[in-house]
Amino acid sequence: MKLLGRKAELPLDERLAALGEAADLAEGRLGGAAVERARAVVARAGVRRSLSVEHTAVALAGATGSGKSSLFNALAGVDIAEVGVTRPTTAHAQAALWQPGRAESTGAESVGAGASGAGPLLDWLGVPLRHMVAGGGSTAKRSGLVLLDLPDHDSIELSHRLEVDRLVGVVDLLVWVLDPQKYADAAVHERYLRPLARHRDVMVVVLNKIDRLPRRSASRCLDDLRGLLAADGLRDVPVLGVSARTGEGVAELCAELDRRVSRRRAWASRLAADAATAASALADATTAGNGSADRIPAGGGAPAVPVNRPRTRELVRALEQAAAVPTVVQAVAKAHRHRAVAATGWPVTRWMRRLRPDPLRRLRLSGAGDGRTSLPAATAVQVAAMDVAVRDVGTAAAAGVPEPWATSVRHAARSRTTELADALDRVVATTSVGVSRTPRWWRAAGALQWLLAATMAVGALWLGVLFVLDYLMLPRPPTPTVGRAPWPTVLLAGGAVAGVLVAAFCRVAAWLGGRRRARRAARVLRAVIEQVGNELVIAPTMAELTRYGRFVERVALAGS
Ligand SMILES: Nc1nc2c(ncn2[C@@H]2O[C@H](COP(=O)(O)OP(=O)(O)OP(=O)(O)O)[C@@H](O)[C@H]2O)c(=O)[nH]1
Ligand SMILES: [Mg+2]
Repeated sequence: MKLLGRKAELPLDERLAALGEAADLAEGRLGGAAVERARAVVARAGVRRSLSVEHTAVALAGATGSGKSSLFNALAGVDIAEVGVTRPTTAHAQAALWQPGRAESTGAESVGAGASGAGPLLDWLGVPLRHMVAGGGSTAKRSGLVLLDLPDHDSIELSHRLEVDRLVGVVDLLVWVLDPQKYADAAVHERYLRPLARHRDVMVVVLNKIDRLPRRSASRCLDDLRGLLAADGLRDVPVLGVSARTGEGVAELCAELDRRVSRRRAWASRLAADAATAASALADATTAGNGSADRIPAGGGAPAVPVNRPRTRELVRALEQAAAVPTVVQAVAKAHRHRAVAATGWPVTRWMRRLRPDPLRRLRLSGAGDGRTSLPAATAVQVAAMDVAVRDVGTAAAAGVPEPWATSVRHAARSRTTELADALDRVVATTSVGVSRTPRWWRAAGALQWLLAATMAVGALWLGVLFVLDYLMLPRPPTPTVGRAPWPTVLLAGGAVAGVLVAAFCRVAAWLGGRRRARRAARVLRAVIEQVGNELVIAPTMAELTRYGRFVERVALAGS
């Protein structure tokens, strides 16, 4: 795998993959321009790599009259391009190719789409005008050079400017041809050099027409130009003084080009620089309009912005209220007590309890065929509170995340709120709150109550017989006593008192049991409601945060 440029520990493949993924992650979040640009770089890289990597497309770019065509001819060693007096002269880019094994031939000849792998490369570059060149002793080294003479970037002709912009955007190596009169023009620095600061590894700057300056002012001029380039962020770019007319410095320029062409990696450096620029545009789109405080962290890595606990608790609380959990919990306690009284109450009055409806059954929590409960719908206040809690989750999660990602995190928190009401009703309806189990002691207490009632009945019957005998004035059999109280009276009164006492005791136990069951139901419901909150609010929020974290990581990787 090829390694790139100066900081180029990262293989180009990985860099481009990171950029492509960052663009995918940013889809719908960032402005379309930055995303499209990143995708375009990935696509262009794919095409460039499929074309000849043995060739290096080098463009001579600059203002009109700076001497691009003259230099093109000087490098080719023959007059191919028209050098004009009237401006602008060059209207369409043309190419010169150095063919291996043609060292002895001289002059230039026009070639079609052939010239081995250079043909498809030039087709892709959109340069139909091509010349085959033989360049003496250095041909072998230069055999991969595809030199392009471009029109003027500051042209009065729009088509010239468009062609320049297109080719500057795709060639492997850029040679900026400046002249002593116009080298400080804002046009070239602001429109091209500064935005191409990351392309310093694939750039050479030439100050042409050096013959027009006395030697001392030439070196002052070159120093001045270096200063301007440093201000453009292009400190290490080679700056050469040349004269296309006298040939001064042309050999040095040839040597510089030969060195780069023979390495055959300018194409990869260019793509790496493109990827870095596109990554930086993605990063800028992330921080745009939000000040520098929220810049993407330099080293990449996911931002540590967890959804904090209190917010989750508040969310669960709001969801519980909206889901009428307090009503259910209260009904659980009441139902337990109701059923306990029905099972263990004093048999004489117990039947009345059966006439009252079961508080839980009234809510139709379980066993309702349509799955819908009769729980009260959330009130407007509860819905608003739920909405606020959901928003708060989003806001807390988005803290520290730069716009527009912060907005997308907040959106993510609210993305499934419409599903909340149904999901809450469903989980409350289907969650077993544990009231169907009948405690064993109820049965024992119930049996005891029946025993006591039977005792009472025996006493009453006995007393009734005695009463009838008295009434008929028949002799009474002797009635046994407990102390001084007759047995039938003891049985009747004792049974009644004991029954009432047992019932009272059972009520206390049922009250405690109801409270315990209510607590358990609250716990169980909290767990399922927390699950709903996790699934419909926390999970989408975290997914968006994770997406942002991954985006930051990928952008840092693509731009490293
Ligand atoms: N003194 C001097 N004149 C030069 C030099 N290079 C080019 N010229 C002259 O500058 C003028 C413009 O040269 P071209 O090569 O046509 O310039 P260009 O950059 O191709 O111009 P466009 O095609 O219009 O963009 C011509 O008159 C050249 O003779 C040089 O090194 N020294
Ligand atoms: Mg020209």
